[in-house]
Amino acid sequence: MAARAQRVGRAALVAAVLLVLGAAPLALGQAAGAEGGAPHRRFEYKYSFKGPHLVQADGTVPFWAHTGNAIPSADQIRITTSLKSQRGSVWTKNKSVFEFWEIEVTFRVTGRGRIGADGLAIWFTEEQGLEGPVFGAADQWNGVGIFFDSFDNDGKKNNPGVILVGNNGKLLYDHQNDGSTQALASCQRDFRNKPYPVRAKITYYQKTLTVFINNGFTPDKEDYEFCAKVEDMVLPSQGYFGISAATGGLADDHDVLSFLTFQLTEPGKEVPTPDTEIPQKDKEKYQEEFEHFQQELDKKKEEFQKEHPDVQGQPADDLFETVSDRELRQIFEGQNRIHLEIKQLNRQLDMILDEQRRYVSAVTEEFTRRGAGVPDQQGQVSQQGIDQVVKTQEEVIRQVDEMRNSVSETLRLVSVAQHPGSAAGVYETTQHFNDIKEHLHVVKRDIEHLVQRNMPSNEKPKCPELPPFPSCLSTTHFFVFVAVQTVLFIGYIMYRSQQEAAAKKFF
Ligand SMILES: [Ca+2]
Ligand SMILES: [Ca+2]
Repeated sequence: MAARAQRVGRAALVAAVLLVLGAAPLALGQAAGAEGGAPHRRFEYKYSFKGPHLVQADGTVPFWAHTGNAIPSADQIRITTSLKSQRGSVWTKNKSVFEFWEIEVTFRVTGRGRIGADGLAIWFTEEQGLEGPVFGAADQWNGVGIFFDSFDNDGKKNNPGVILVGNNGKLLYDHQNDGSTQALASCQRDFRNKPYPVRAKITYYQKTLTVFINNGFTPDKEDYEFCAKVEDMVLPSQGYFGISAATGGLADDHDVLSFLTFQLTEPGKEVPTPDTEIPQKDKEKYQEEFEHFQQELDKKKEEFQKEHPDVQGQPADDLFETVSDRELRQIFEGQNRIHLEIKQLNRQLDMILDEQRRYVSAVTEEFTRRGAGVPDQQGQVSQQGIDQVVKTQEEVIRQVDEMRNSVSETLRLVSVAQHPGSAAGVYETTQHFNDIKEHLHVVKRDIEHLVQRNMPSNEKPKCPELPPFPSCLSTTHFFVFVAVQTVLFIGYIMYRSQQEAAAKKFF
């Protein structure tokens, strides 16, 4: 166990060295909206973390300090778990020494609820904000915070959202209003429960702070969308990078997979040399470690090939996935996709419900207005209202159709997952898939029913469906109706018996 821990520790060191050695080629500039050429961009390993050997044997992250409920593991740091009232943060141990920078943060915010809390914050501040009330970090910071705010405290229906709040060290964060009075810029993005990790690219270059977001809908790392920009932003010349998160009454898992920092140097200015960063002595030591590992690996490979001459020449990585492993992985991936599809369905249903609610309230409003009686403009207004209602209805039908397609796709996926290959079929999970399939059939039927119900109002747009009114058939009406029926029936019986009597007399 101790040997293993030591090995992991050494692996982390070697990984750090490899990051440094690999840093130079990364320094090819990327455009950051600069005038007069792209800045020189250099990876800064002392202000970065990333799996797969993120954590050392003693549970710490090299060059980073973590506090509160933050739990580092091999491939991510869980800043908070989805429990109530959690706070955590991770901060660089060293102050940055560069004027301009770019950070790329990859994270996931996941929770079982439709609404989560509180959110996650990325920081650049003069001091480490190790603990505090602002998304798990200290208030009255000097610098900037980029807040991924999940919970809508001010009820303006603008969360989840991203806001940038600058502070000179004196301002108290306006948590109750989601900082809306203090925001320098913001954009509305839903970053919770996404199929892929969400990525934020934050650039501070020539006094302009820019935020780009990859919403986690694609695995493409460069698929960024513009979110917000602040010009003439003055930040402390040196500061700490950090990331923090908090939960409240509602809770999400806040996981950070990587935090990569790059130093940006304006073209023409002297570019720092990587050699000054690591002392020559350390470099030699790491190089030695690395060579030692390489030798050990080669030796193990040789031993393995001696023991398994039949698999000689095969890449070692392939040997680790057996047929059943692969099938299990396929099943797992299939299930994941089903899970996502169902989640998406859920969201779409919510949207439809919202639309329907809006539509019902529009109709009710229209009727109230008609009841009040505005004789001159009534015709025009009602026509407009009805048109709007019809449009909404069409949109609803489109969405339902989309959803139905989505369900069909899910069903297809389930079928594919059920027959992943000739060797499959012996799994107990078949029953499970059948259950899912059956369940989805029910969903599909319900949705088709919903579509059918919606269709007629599309064809006859003049008669939109009305909200349910109280039944017109009162008890009195019912009894009167029954009485009339009874009288008619008795009359008929009497008439028939008279006819029969007359016939008998006749014979
Ligand atoms: Ca909030
Ligand atoms: Ca809000």
